[in-house]
Amino acid sequence: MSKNESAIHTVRLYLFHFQSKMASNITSSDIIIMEFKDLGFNDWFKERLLESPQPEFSLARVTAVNKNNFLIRNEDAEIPAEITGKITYGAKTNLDLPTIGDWVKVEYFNENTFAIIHNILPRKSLLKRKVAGKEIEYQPIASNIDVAFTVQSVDFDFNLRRLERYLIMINESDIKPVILLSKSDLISQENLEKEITEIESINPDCEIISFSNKTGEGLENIQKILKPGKTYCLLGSSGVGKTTLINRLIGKNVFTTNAVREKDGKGRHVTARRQLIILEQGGLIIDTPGMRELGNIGVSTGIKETFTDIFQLAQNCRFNNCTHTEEPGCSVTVAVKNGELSEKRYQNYLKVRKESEFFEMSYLERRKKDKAFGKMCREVKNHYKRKL
Ligand SMILES: Nc1nc2c(ncn2[C@@H]2O[C@H](COP(=O)(O)OP(=O)(O)OP(=O)(O)O)[C@@H](O)[C@H]2O)c(=O)[nH]1
Ligand SMILES: [Mg+2]
Ligand SMILES: [Zn+2]
Repeated sequence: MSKNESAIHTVRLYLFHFQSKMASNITSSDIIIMEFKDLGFNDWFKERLLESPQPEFSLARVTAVNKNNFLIRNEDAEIPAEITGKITYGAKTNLDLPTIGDWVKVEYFNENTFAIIHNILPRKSLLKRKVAGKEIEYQPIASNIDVAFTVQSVDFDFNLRRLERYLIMINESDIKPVILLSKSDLISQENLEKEITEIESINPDCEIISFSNKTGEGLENIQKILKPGKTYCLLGSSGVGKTTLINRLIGKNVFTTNAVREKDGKGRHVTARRQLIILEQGGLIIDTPGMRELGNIGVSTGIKETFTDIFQLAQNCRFNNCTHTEEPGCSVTVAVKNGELSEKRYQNYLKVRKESEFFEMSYLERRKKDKAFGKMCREVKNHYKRKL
């Protein structure tokens, strides 16, 4: 058998194994049979699968993450699953645990009504945020996303700074961002256009779609983006209408929504967990609960992609290590002076950069301090040892 033939053989084995296991268990009439490719499986994952074939396991995708268990979707059904002790105890960080959107290798039990997750396939992309705590920690949001929709409502929620933060997070993960402006029914056309111009001035390259779940305006532009086999993700504050949008897209009120508080338009954190939803017209979409805070981002690549205009200008600065503040011959500050770069945009850039530098620095400092503290403890111990 040639190398290629053997690879194909392995995939067939997988599928055969999978199909024969499932064949005996198709009982419910409402089971929707899907192909792996409709669940987002493609050549990229196939290659990864063939790198470490384990035909004893089957393939499935994680569709929901609860505290101690998961839901996975295979070609036939969505079923509960748990992870092996090896994954649990071997995980060094949260990122080593399955997250929503992951492709996983599983073993079925109890007539395919329950599964154990043995391995996670490499991720094509991972959306994660930094959480500040004792140590730098990342919280996975979702994996294997093709396009992330960052949603802001045009009324209370509109905030360029926050939008920038979302874009940094998305860009840093190598995922295509699309900006959605929701509740366009709550604003005049004139003010809507103003908001769009403001976003365009800071983000000329990103697609912006305004829409209303109430009137249906703009929904077809979102529909147009959704393609079979691709995975999308909705991000944004609580109450901006993410879940309502999904209900509109599937044409049914399947998922729970709730009114925002009247006095400040704040959402009530209705969606409690992330879930992956299969759209009838093809495509998969992940609903996420509104995030209370994005955490510190502090990732230089994401900043670079979000502030491309500034990095472009910076190429002409006189000094390589220009901080774009007080240096002579700085093209960035010149651009601000002559109006080519808006003062607001420049200030946002400085602020985001400062936060990220501060975060990285304080982390390094903490580590240094920890080391120094450890050293001091050892010295004190040795001192007393010698004395005793
Ligand atoms: N006027 C108006 N109201 C909307 C629109 N979309 C959603 N809403 C309302 O906004 C409220 C919040 O909507 P949800 O879909 O629950 O918001 P969410 O983003 O999923 O919020 P979390 O799940 O808490 O993160 C609901 O009362 C919706 O009816 C819209 O386009 N226009
Ligand atoms: Mg919701
Ligand atoms: Zn400069």
